[in-house]
Amino acid sequence: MHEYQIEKKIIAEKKLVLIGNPNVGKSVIFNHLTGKYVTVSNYPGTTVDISRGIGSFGLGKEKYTVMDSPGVNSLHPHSEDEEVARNLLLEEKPDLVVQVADAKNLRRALHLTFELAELEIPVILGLNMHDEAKERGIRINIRLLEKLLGIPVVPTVAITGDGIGELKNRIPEAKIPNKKVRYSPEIEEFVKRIEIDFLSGERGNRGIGLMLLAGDMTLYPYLNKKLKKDKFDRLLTFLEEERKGFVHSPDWLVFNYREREAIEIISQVQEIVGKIYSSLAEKLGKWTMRPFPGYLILLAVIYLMYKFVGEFAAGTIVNFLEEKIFQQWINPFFTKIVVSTFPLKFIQEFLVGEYGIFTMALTYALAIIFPIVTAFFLFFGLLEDSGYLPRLSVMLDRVFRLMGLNGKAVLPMVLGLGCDTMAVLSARILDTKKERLIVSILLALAVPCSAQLGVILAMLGGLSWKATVIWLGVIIFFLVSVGWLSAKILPGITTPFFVEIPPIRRPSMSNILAKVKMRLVWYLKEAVPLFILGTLVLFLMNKLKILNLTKYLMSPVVVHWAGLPVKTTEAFIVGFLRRDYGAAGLYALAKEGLLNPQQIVVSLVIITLFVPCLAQFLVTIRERGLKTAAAIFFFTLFIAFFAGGLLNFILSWVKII
Ligand SMILES: Nc1nc2c(ncn2[C@@H]2O[C@H](COP(=O)(O)OP(=O)(O)OP(=O)(O)O)[C@@H](O)[C@H]2O)c(=O)[nH]1
Ligand SMILES: [Mg+2]
Repeated sequence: MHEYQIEKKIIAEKKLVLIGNPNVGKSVIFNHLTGKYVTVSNYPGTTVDISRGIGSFGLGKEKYTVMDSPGVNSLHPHSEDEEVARNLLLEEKPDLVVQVADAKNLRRALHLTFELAELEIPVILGLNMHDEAKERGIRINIRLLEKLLGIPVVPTVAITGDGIGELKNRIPEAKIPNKKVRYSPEIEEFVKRIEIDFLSGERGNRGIGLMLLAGDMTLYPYLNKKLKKDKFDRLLTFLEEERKGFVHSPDWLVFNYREREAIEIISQVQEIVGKIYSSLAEKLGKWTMRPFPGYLILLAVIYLMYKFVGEFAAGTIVNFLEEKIFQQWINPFFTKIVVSTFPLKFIQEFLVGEYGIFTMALTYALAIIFPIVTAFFLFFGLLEDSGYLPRLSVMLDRVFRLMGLNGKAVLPMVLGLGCDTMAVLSARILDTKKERLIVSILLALAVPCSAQLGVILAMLGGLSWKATVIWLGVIIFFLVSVGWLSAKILPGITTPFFVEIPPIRRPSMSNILAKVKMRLVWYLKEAVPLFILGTLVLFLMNKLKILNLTKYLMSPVVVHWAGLPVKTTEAFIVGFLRRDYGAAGLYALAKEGLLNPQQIVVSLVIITLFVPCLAQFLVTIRERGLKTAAAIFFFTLFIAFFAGGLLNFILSWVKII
C-alpha cells in the first residue's frame, strides 16, 4: 500500500542485510541485488524502514533474503531510523552483512566495520561511489584494506553497475572482520564483566557490552526480553554504578579508540593525488546554503514549481482533461452505458449522478488530482536527486530553531509537500521525541500535500497575487506560531544539527521515472479507493437525508462564522478522508461560480489547515500513539475553522480582495 511500508516477510534460507552510513548507495545496491525498486534519493534519510527482496549469489547461486536498512552513523542509535537498522541486526541475526561504504569517506565507514566486528557478524565491504572518489584523486589500496580488515572488499559504482557482478559473486566469502579495536584496560574489564556475568555465550556480546558502556538505552527492551527479570535489574544497577566510574564520557572514549584505529588504517591504504576538486556544481551547492543568494534560489525553485505544477499541470492539463476529455467525452459515454444497462434510478445515480462513482470520485481522482501529482512527483524527483534538499536544511536551520526544531526537520517537512503520510514516517530521522512530535503536529496542520497544493495553487492562480500572499501568510503564521508554542510548551530539548552534505549530482532520469512510477502506483492504490469511499458516504448521506441535516448543523460554523456557502460542507466531509479530495471539491465549486474570491481564500485556508487525511492519521497512530494522533486531529480541526473565521472577519472588514 505505502512505499515505506514493511513488506511481507519473504523466506529464503539465508539472510543478508545491507548496512552503511546514510546516503552511500545502499538502496541502489539493494535494487541491483534483488531486481526490485526501493526509493533512491540524494539526501541522508531516504530509507527509514526495512525493505526485503530475494537474490541468488555466489557460484552456487544460493538464495538469500536481502534486506535494505536505513543509514546509520553508528550501531549505537541516536534516532529512530538508526534504531530500526540496529535492531534488524540483533533480531534477524543475519548470516552476513554487505556493508556499503562511500569511498570518499572511508574513515566514517570504518567505525561501522569495527562495530560489526564486535558483533561478530560476517561482512563483505562494498566500497561504493568509486567514480566520485576517483574524481577527487582518492586512491585506495583494496588488497591491503582486505588484508588489514580480514574481509573481502569490492569497489563499486552502484549507479552504473560497475563492480556489482563481483560483489554478487563474492557475497558468500563474507567473513567476521579480524580487525579488533583494543580499548583501555578499564573498558576491556567492563566489557568482559558484561559478557561473563550477564550475557552468556552468544555471538556478538562484546559489541553489546560496548553499546551498553556507551550508554545505549535503546537496547533495554531487547535485553529485557532476553534476560530473566532479576538479571536484567542487576544489569541496570551494574551499568549505573560502573559508568559513573569513568572520568570521561564512555561514549566519547570508545569513539576515540575507534577513530585512532581508523586513521591508522587510512594512513596505510589511502592516498590523495592531484589537485583539490572544485566544480561549478560544487560552487552552486555552496550558494544554496548561504542566505544570499540561497533565499533567491529558494524563491526561484518555488516559482518554477508554481509554474510547472500550479499553472501547467493544475491549470492547462487539468482544464483539458476535465472539461474536454471527462465532461464532454468519458462521462457522457459512461452515463449512456449505465442508463441503458441499469434501469434502476438508484443505481444510475450511484454511478453517474451528482455524487456518482464515475462523475465525482473518478473524475476528481483522474482528471484533477492525477495530473497534478504526476507533475509534482517529477519536479520533486529532480530536487531530491540533485542534492538540493540537505543544503536547504542548512539554510533553514535558523528559522527551524524558532520552532524548537533544527535543520534536520526541514527534510520531513519538505517531504510532506509530496505526501504527508510518508513524511510522518520520515520524522524517524529526528533525534528526540519532542522534535518528532512537533513535526507530526506541523505536518498535520500546515503542510499541504502535493495533490492538495496543486489544486490550491491553481485556484489561487485564477485570482490575484494578493490572494496568494494572504493564503501563504496565514499558513506560515500558523505554522511558525504553533511550532513556537509547541517548542515552549512541550518538554525536551532542541538538539544540535550535523548533516553530511552530499555532492550536487546530475539527476538520473531513469531513477526519477522509476520513483514517479512507484509513487503513482501508490497514489492510485491509496487515494482512489478513498475517493470512492468519500463519494459513497456523500451519496448515502444524501439518500438517507442526513446530508442536509449535517449541512444545517454545520452552518453556524461554515456559513455564519466562515462566511462560506453551505455546499462547502460537502468538501469538508470528504476532506476527512483526504484533504486533496476536499480541495478538489472546492475547486469544482469555484468553477461553477459558487465561491467569490474572499470565500475561495477562506475555504483554502480551512482545507489547508484541516485535519490530517485518513492514511496520515493511521500512520500517526502507529508512530506517535492513538492519544497523540487524536489530540492532533481535534487541534487541527479547531485551528482550521478558527483561522478561517478570523480571516473571513478581517477580509470582510478591510475588503482588500
Ligand atoms: N556518483 C555516484 N552516485 C551514487 C552511487 N551510488 C549511489 N549514488 C547516488 O547516491 C545517492 C544515494 O543513494 P541511495 O541508494 O538512496 O543511498 P542510501 O545509502 O540508500 O541512503 P539512505 O537510505 O538515505 O541511507 C543517490 O543520489 C544515488 O544516485 C555511485 O556509485 N556513484
Ligand atoms: Mg536507502
